[in-house]
Amino acid sequence: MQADLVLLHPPAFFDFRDREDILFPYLSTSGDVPITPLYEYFPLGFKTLQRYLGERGHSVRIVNLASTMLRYPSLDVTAFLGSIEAKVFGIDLHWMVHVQGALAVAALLSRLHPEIPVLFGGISATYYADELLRYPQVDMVLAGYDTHEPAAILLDELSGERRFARVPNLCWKDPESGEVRANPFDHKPSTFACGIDWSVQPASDPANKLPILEILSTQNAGCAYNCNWCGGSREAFRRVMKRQKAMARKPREEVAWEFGTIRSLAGREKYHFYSVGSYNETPERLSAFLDLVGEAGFRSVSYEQFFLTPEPLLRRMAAANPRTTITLSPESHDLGVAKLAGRGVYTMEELEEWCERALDLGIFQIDVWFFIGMQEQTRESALATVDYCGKLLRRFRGRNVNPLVCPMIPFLDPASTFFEEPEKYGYEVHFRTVEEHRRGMENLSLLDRINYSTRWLSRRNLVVTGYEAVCRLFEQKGEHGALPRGVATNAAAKGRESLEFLLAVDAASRLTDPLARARELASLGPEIRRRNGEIFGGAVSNQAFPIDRRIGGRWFDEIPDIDELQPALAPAAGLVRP
Ligand code: B12
Repeated sequence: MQADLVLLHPPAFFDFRDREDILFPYLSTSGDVPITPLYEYFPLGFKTLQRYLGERGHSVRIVNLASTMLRYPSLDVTAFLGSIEAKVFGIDLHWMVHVQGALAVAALLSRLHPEIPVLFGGISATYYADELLRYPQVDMVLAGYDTHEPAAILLDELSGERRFARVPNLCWKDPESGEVRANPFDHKPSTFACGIDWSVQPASDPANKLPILEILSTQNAGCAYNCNWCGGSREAFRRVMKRQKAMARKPREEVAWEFGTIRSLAGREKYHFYSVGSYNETPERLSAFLDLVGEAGFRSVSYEQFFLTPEPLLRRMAAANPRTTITLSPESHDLGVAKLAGRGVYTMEELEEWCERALDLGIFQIDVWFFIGMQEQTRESALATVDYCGKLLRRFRGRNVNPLVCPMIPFLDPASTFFEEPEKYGYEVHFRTVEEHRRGMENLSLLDRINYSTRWLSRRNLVVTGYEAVCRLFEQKGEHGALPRGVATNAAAKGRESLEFLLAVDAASRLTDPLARARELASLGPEIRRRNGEIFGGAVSNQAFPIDRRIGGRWFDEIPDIDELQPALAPAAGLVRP
């Protein structure tokens, strides 16, 4: 494999294979994203960088190392990475959850290719640029929410005189002196990104009965709202990106270009389209966007909304696609807790009335998300939210109102207001630095991988309450026909059993007598390995879709061709072409 820039998406934890000393439990990724605890999504910005730089004569390859290792468990990563030729390796540290994997992969690369610089980018990399550059394996960090132009300048310099001081937003280590330099962080355009080419998608196995066919789009970076737990909120954006105006928008012509590529995506009528952050769009922009969504002819569409969507807009959404889902996140049924979470802009009575109207107007489904780990939220309050979900399911039986509840794990976002001023809001932050997060992610027990606790929920209580809430909700969904009874019962039982085991592992990890601890962990080891093997067995299952679905055709499954991997694959692997 050869390219000017090779963008690598690391698994959150490297190397996750065959481990007996770290447990990745079922249901430990929060939410509805179809991923394993490796967090296989890479930033959408990889796709825009590939296009932008490609159009300027720089070749860019994307390798989703997380997906590749899941797809080919016997991959010799050292041999594979060693075979790549590049001018620079780019690694995303967008989501902090990748910190351990990103640094481990960077260390491997710098050992294998000491002459090729390793570049980091993404939201977390921007926030932690100084600290990252203290690691020997990180040569450069390209800061910002839009790095297209700086990356093009960097690639020019890498092929020319290597005058890195000329690259805006670049923090770098002087190769001669080892001194860390921070160029001015002044590339902060009010527009954001370019259109993504969605026309070709990774192939999924034709035998796969439940392929994950989903693409998504963000039309903006930053946020108009200010939820204190969020690392992408208005204030967090200002903190990280050092820009007062906390919103940058994708130019309309780029959005239109993107939809042009979607119209040539074969089988798009089978795809779900996830419109992220549509709550940040102006009415005019959203209106133009809906026209494009309507023309695209997706199987289904979902929009995230902050307020209860007004009726005229609901009508338009329903007209644009017959299977439209609106995603709301009141975070708690308790208005006080919801308000402290930055939401609370409607009561549950208003929500229910609105659901009636939205469904009548032709909206297909409403997802209602609740969160655990919020300010002033006790175990009782979180479980009362689940009781409320039961009420919602009863009222809307047979109609698609789908409550979901999600513990905020493993991390409270760095740069969020709660992270910055924990005491003021009743939070305690257990990992503050990059190194604390990196080491934290190596802990055997999930409880010790969580970077915060609140005055109302300890780390243990957060996990126990989180599992309890998700499992009770599964049971209620079974009872009210929102999920097939067997599926719901199974998922709940599996979740409870998973909690029991993770607590047993946690208890063992806390034994103070070193001998007893070692003995206990040795006896649990094979079971940890077996369970991890199931989690990383090539399928995903989560709260929103608690049935195993094979991976391989997700839009972010950028897995190298088998011929490119062949030298790094053990002959015994008995590989078939994907
Ligand atoms: C869209 C989005 C998603 C989408 C993902 C879309 C995608 N694949 O990019 C979905 C909904 C799937 C998602 C999932 C998650 N998200 Co999210 N997400 C966002 C959101 C709304 C926008 C972020 C964004 O991508 N902006 C666009 C810009 C900034 O990035 P970009 O164009 O992709 O990339 C550019 C730069 O970042 C940079 N760059 C990025 N990587 C690299 C690498 C290199 C080498 C270089 C040079 C440059 C570079 O250059 C790119 C081009 O200009 C933010 C909230 C917000 N308002 O910001 C949260 C946010 C980023 N997500 C967050 C979190 C926590 C998550 C999850 C971990 C949640 C969870 N527990 O499951 C998962 C992770 C999933 C995974 N990795 O597998 C946090 C991150 C906090 C932190 N610092 O860690 C945020 C800030 C807020 C939040 N709490 O939701 N997310």
